[in-house]
Amino acid sequence: MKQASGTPAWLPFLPMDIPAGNSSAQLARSELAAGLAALASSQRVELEVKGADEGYDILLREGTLHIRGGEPGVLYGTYTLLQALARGEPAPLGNYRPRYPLRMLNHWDNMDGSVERGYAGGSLFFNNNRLAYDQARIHRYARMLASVGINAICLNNVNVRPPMDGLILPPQLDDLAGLANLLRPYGIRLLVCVDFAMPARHEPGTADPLSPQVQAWWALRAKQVYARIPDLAGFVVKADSEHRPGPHTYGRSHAQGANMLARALKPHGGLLFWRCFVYNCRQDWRDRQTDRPKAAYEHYAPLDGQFDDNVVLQIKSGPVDFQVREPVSPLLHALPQTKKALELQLAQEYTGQQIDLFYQAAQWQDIFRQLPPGGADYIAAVSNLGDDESWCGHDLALANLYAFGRTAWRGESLPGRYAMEWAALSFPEAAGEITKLLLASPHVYEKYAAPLGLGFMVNPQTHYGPSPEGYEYALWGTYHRANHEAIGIDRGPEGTNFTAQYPLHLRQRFERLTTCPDRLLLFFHRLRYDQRLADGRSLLQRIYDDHFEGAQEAEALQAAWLELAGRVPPEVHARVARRFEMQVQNAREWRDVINTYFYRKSGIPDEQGRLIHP
Ligand code: GCW
Repeated sequence: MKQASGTPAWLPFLPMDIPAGNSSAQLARSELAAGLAALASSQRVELEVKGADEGYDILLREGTLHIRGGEPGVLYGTYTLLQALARGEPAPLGNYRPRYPLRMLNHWDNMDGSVERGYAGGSLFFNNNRLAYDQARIHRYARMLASVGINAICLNNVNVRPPMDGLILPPQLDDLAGLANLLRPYGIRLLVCVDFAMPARHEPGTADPLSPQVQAWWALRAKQVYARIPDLAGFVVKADSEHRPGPHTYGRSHAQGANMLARALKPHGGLLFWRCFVYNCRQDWRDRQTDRPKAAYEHYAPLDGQFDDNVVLQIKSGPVDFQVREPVSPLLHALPQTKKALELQLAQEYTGQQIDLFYQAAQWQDIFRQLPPGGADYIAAVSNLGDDESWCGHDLALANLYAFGRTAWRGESLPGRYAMEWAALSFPEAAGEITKLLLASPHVYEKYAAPLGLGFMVNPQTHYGPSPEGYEYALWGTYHRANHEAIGIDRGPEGTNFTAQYPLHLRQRFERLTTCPDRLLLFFHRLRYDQRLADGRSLLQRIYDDHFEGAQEAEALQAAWLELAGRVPPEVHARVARRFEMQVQNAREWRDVINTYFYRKSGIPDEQGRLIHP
């Protein structure tokens, strides 16, 4: 299959074609030689390979640099060194160890070649209901991931429907093993999403996790898969979530369901990632008792201590669903005896869909600051990649993938630092300006899109563009309940009491109006439009101001980009300029629809008399 070849991303100094290597060490040697030559560096570098550790040291001995580590540690060290040299920095001497042992990218790719919530073209892996990929491009993809230490990918959509379930059966399994072989030298291990209900369509005729036939069936599946892919990292499961089947069908708990699959993987050293995105997606909007953000905690917190040690609960960063702004998920605080993975979403489903610029690292930093010490055991992110020439639809959205890799390795998000590193590698002649654009972008988007932590004011289904009541009378449990004088849900003790799910310090911070951060005000509180905020403005005036400013600032981002003509490759400049045109349109639409909505509800005009459409 012929695909676009993809841009060199943040590694333009490496040759597009990657010499084949059967091991990380071999690959590291050839990448090092190619990189040093391309950078015209006369630095002497030696690799010392020992063991299979991911960690590595970069040392200087008598003028020679040594990269010492296991496989794939030396490969990571090689990329770290080359990237530093490419930025003109001194050799990055030091000891490097990853914070999370598994740093996973979750692709939501379907086997027909489409991508759920994909904004960058079709799948890099699938077409026509089978694995079908451009080998050279997958090498470049794998290099890109390895260069920031991402070490696992889950290939297929968490919504597994036939024929996708056949991925773990022959003959697809052979293709899967082929891909695993290709990725192995890059230190990347595979995972697959499986369908909990699959045995019901095979001999067992049921998927009841307590049925011995079902258990034996999964044990056999695992055995066959591991015979072909001995280093498979494990399975990922979305169960009893948004109409996907799960243990509840059989009156069994999530622990019973997850442990059953985990036991099939256990003899092979596999992990079972069980997603916690479980809530009532058939809620009646008249029902004021059910409050969607409470759901995951209610389902899983009581099960702490019941999961096997190779079960990992995969938890979205916020309690709802990757909105522009959410507090940390309280579930991440509530499972001291359970392994946890923090799930982020690089795919910009609710943050501009890789049309609007939205650099995510600041959002993650906000989340990390609310995590308990120790936080999570693993980290995962929904991929923003596709077979589009620019990889992400928006050339600058690659900064999110880069920042995710760095965040996952270090265990902390440093937005400014990662943006600067990425920009200096990708666009050396405009690095400072592009870093500024990236850092400004989430604040601009947040201003013109959903105000003050509200969320879900998007067009239903597509989730792009404004629709203030798009979900207001829907089944998905995401309501703001705006009327003529107030908006928001009281989630404190007088309201739904969601805040009680948090440890005391967070609970108090969110419950008190004086300490709840503005950006989360309407997530936790129902407020009158004339409520005064800390800076003296009324809530409504703040909403108006943000939307007027946001749209204006989007134009400023566009203008700043246009200034960069001649300093980034012309085709990139043109592509991104087209994206900014769309973003400016989108920002205007958000501004006018949201401001008009609130004006019509409240009858209160903008204090500055700017144009609102009555
Ligand atoms: O945000 C929602 C998306 C669904 C997705 C789901 C999930 C894969 O709209 O498309 O399904 O989250 O995370 O499972």
